Amino acid sequence: MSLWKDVQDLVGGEQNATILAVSISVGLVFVTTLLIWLCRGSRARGRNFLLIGLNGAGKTLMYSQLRYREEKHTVMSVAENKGKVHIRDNKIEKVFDIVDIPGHDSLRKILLEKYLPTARGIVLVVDSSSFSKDVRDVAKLLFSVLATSSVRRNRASILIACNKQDIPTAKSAKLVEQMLEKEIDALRTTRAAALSDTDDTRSSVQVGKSGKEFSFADVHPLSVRVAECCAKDFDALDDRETDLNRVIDWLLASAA
Ligand SMILES: Nc1nc2c(ncn2[C@@H]2O[C@H](COP(=O)(O)OP(=O)(O)OP(=O)(O)O)[C@@H](O)[C@H]2O)c(=O)[nH]1
Ligand SMILES: [Mg+2]
Repeated sequence: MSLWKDVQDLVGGEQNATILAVSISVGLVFVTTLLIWLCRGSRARGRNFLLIGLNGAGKTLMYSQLRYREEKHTVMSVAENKGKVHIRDNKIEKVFDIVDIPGHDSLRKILLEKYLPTARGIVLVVDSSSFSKDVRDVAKLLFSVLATSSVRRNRASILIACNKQDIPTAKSAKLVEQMLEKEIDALRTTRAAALSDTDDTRSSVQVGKSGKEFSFADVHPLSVRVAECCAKDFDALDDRETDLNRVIDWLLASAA
């Protein structure tokens, strides 16, 4: 009570002291709400950049090149690789949390459930040299990512990295993009048919615009980019078009 008396004396009367007390309480509530909102917001947005794709696409080699600037010998991954990648952008060093997810079917499923909700960005690594035979499986994987609610909620950026451009039979980014759009369009039709069989319309998420052929331009709120790259001999290659620079540029743009 004597503290309250002191405050009244200090601010010149009971009314002023009450106004001060109310203002402080309102301020505290506002700051606390703002802090909770900021913490929730940053968690919801996600902070990891995931490397996903089929077996042998080059995810682990890409991870090794980005993280250690080294061309390590890789074998089929049986666990995720997680680590920080440091990239210099005009004199400022930026740090990215990268997770390399194994392509093995069942492992990938478990790890995607774990990491997709944490994704700020997703790099779908594609072996461009064997793309004709892989297109259906790659499209299925991409379709499921595009339809995942946490990915949509976090508005994750997606890069289709057309890897192994050093191999003469590699498909160009344009061709990979067109083939994937066509395949996803076909998948949408089959999925719609399957859903009408089961009448499970609640779980259906619209991927692309309905009544229109599927296009990566219509995947709002997500954004999909396509780029050519080569994880092999990263430093040895002079050609900016075929090394990992486009992946690095995309990482920097997605984190901005
Ligand atoms: N020529 C060429 N070979 C590559 C390139 N990137 C990866 N490779 C090779 O492709 C093979 C598979 O690469 P990994 O990085 O192990 O593939 P991964 O996607 O991690 O495969 P999983 O762990 O099985 O999912 C290795 O022999 C790599 O050296 C590339 O850009 N060009
Ligand atoms: Mg691997």
